[in-house]
Amino acid sequence: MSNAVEVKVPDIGDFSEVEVIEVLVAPGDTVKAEQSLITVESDKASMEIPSPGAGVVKSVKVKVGDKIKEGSIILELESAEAAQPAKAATPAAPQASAQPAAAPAAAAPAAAANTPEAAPPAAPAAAQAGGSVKVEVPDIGDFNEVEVIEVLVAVGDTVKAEQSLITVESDKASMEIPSPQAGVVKAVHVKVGDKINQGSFILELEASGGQAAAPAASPAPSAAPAQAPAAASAGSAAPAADQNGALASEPVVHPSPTAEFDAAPKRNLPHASPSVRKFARELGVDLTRVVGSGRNGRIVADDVRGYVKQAVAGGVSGGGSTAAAGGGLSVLDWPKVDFAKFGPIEAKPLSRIKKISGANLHRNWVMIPHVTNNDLADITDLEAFRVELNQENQKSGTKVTMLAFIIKAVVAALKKFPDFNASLDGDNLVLKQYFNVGFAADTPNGLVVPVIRDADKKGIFELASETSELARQARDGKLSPAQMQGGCFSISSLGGIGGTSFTPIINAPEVAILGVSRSAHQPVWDGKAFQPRLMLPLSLSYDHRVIDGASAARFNAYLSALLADFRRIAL
Ligand code: CAO
Repeated sequence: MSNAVEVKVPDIGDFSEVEVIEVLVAPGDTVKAEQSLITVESDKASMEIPSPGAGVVKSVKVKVGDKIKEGSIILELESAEAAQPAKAATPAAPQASAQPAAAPAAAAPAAAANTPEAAPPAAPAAAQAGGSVKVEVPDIGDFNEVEVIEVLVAVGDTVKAEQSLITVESDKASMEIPSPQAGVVKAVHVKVGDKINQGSFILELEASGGQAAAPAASPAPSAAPAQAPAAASAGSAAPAADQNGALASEPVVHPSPTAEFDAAPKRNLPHASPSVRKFARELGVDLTRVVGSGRNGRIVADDVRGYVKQAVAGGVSGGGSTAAAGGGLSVLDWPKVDFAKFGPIEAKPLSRIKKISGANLHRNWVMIPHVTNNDLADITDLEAFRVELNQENQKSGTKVTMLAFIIKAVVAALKKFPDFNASLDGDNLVLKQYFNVGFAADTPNGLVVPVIRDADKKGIFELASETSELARQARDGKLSPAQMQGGCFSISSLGGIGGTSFTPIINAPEVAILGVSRSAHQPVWDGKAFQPRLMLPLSLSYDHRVIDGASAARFNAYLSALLADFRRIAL
């Protein structure tokens, strides 16, 4: 007999209101017992809520962005199995403490009885005399034989209290084990791939000042079947308390685990759920190279798939196995320096925009053979015209900038040199018959490139007001993805800031980009005498696979000629 049951959020420890960040199933989906249904996230942890049994999803009651808590209905499941609480109650596999209890409210009574309890406070770890202390795996609830996926410190490293030492992961949750106190790592006793349990010896620490931190009680065991790690006071020295809370006399260190998201910003860990991490590991994908498309740059399974597709097609560069498969660069590891050794420092996480644009810029820089052609356009007359126009139109409110003229001239140059209005697609050059021009906009959070669509159909005033409106939206973080798509050619204008030339990086899959620097009066020889002329530096970077140096020089010379005498645009 099949029955519909409501699958509810189980006891998730101290998490009162968590946000749904991924809904992993849809109506009609057949799910297995333990299959993750949704991912939720607090400021301290991310976790997946698994299905209590097999069945078919009838309806989903939550959506991304919803705030939910214990007892909230996640979905309706058509399932004979799930209708029998006693059966659904026992998790199929030992669960991580960071994972909510598998049993949803539909099975709650049995779950309370059958789900493995949170382990009692960890057995005291043996301490060593003097300032040397053993750091052991603390009480991490039902974590049994969890795998070490990262060792974050090495012998000789100076660590601070609460600095993450290792990351461990089960199939549903990942957590970092922080150092209970400051000190210098004397020996590391675990390596990536090791399976560890509560009490496993992680490393030996020479405590700063020769003393281990004053012991404090372990987090009290929760009545909840499985306690979320964030419920523990992250990173506190929580050593050596027995079941009755008595403190051991030795400086035993017993760190509290901290969930992955808690520590992620500090080290720029890729932001991904445990199942996505596992999926990436199975495919040999280094998640630090994957750009997340989820909220807050979260990496979802599709991002990993997309990365692999790109790697297989030869489109990914960098180290690691995917690079080898794609024929990418093999480079030295990034230098790891303890900057704090040389003076005070402050770690500041990169903004989401910087992470995304950085990954794109890096790819474009290493994959496109760039050459930059520099030229100077005499804009003396055009600047005079621009000033005149702005005086005439003072009341209209639209200020005409040099950028608007440059876009108009670029469109004319693209029409004359169609290879610049193109993209490489394998062995084909895709020539575009539309003229969408992107321009780099500097925002407090980083660089974005809004696109003026059909720039060929727009006049100078329209171009000026559209660039200024898009730049405003960019600065306010209000641009939609659609407003940054479909570009044919980009312009990066630093003219309002300064510089005499630079090498702009091509915005793939475009094949060229124009860098504009600050115009300045220069003496120009007119055949008889030097004349003061306002000269605008133009730096045209081009993809040398598509564009020859001679074509680039012609394009830039033509553009300069148009800007020098704007009447030529009409020809
Ligand atoms: N030479 C001299 N002065 C220039 C100039 C040039 N090439 N270009 C602009 N100016 C002047 C403008 O006339 C304006 O002066 P007034 O205020 O006296 O009229 C002033 O500089 C500021 O202009 P602006 O930068 O606000 O306007 P813009 O239309 O030229 O540029 C935008 C708009 C969005 C392109 C610009 O604000 C911006 O973000 N530029 C940075 C782009 C960037 O970061 N590129 C790097 C990408 S690679 O890392």
